[in-house]
Amino acid sequence: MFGRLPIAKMFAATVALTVVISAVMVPINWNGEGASTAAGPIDTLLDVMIVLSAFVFALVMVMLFYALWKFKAKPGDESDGEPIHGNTRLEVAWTLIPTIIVLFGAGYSWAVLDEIEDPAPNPLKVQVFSQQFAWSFGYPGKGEAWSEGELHVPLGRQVHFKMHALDVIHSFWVPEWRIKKDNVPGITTTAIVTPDKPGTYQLICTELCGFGHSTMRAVVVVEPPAEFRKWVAGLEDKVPAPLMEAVVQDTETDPIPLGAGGA
Ligand SMILES: [Cu+2]
Repeated sequence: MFGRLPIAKMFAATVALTVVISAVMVPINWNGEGASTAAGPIDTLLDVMIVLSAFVFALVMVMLFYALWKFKAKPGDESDGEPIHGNTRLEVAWTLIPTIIVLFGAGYSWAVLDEIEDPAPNPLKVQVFSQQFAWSFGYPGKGEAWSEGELHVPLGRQVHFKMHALDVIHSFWVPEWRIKKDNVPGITTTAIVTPDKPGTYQLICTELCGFGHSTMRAVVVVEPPAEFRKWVAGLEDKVPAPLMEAVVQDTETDPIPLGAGGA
């Protein structure tokens, strides 16, 4: 029965439907404005995944509607269906095609992650402290200068955010940078970002962390390096001792960036 299917026509219909769905979905600006070097590769990755998903969806729909149309019982036909004991070609196809798609997605995502976490020679290290329900930040200089609720970073320089959660799990997300990383008590997680567009953004907690979760935000300012240095020099506070304890005691876990030959 599989041999009698109009495979070429069904494939053509699948490709046509994939093109139509992709033409509608890909131009939509799903992620909004991009403001880091990671934005381009991640947005392209999303577009490729949309096209692949459209293909799978189209394939299933074409086969479903073909089956509904072709194999519909005639009115009054009360007889049993044809007994079937599997179809090797069909089963090989529906195992092989998803396997290829998933392996391609995994390999491509790996390559993108490798690219966006590629360590630059002279990164700025910024400590990030998260606690219910506020963010604060430590900068090198003046013995770890400290700011609360406001994060400044220089334009065009890679920043390694070293993240310390002081109570429960929080998550660091600046949508325009595309990077999202969990802050976990007891361990230091690292996010690598190179901001490439000056402006004011929002840091948003994306891990449900308690009653005040939805208000757990901070202002993010990306500015030229000279202005950034001036701003840090003007900070009056140092990172308080209890927060520094987290810096010293946390276990460094990740990422040893993929490109650096680590885990
Ligand atoms: Cu939260």
